[in-house]
Amino acid sequence: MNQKNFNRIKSLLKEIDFYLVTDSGLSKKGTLSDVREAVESGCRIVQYREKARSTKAMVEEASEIKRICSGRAIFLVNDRIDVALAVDADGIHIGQDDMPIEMARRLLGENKIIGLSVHNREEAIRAEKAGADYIGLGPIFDTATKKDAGEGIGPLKIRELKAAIQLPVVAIGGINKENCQSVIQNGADSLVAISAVVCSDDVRKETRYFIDMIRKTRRE
Ligand code: TZP
Ligand code: MG
Repeated sequence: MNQKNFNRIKSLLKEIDFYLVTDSGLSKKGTLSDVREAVESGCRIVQYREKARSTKAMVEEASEIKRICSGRAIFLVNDRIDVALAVDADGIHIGQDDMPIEMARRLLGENKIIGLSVHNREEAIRAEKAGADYIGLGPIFDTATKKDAGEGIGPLKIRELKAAIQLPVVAIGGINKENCQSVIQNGADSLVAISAVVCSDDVRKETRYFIDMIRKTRRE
């Protein structure tokens, strides 16, 4: 990716609203269908999160996701820096127990997005100092989607983090139609709702719902 493209992607990061994270285990129609339907419905950031497939299958699927996202959505790969590099994704999303961010940055270079999952203020401040481009905060509410996620920290934590760092904050974990407004009201720049979207019969409709709700809540 050249510098001009990267600057465009980086500024898009400040404007994202609904953030799709894939989950092939939960998906009704499959990852590629979910990505296609979400992007066609206006989703502008997609994270390919795949825990159970071979590397070969992952690079094939990631290439296809990159094609679908091209010019329309930021495309990140969860955990797998090798897969992100192989398909020239826009970046990665990693957690506290994945590769240290400084090392990931050396491998990826300056022109890639790195998102880091954090659970509290201290981790968020460290993430910002270490050069993360955005942080994922969660789980906001209890969730069954990630078995080791721990208990929900509540939407007020978003406010606390936003006061401590400048980076965009993406909220994740147990977010659904009933509670999503509180997440935006407390300052989240974007939100992820995995099961609420990929387990539904109509990914387009659910994506549209979250995007509309986020924009409406921001205007209020
Ligand atoms: N990281 C923290 S919670 C979570 C991840 C990947 C799962 C979120 O899934 P859901 O279905 O939106 O609760
Ligand atoms: Mg991880």
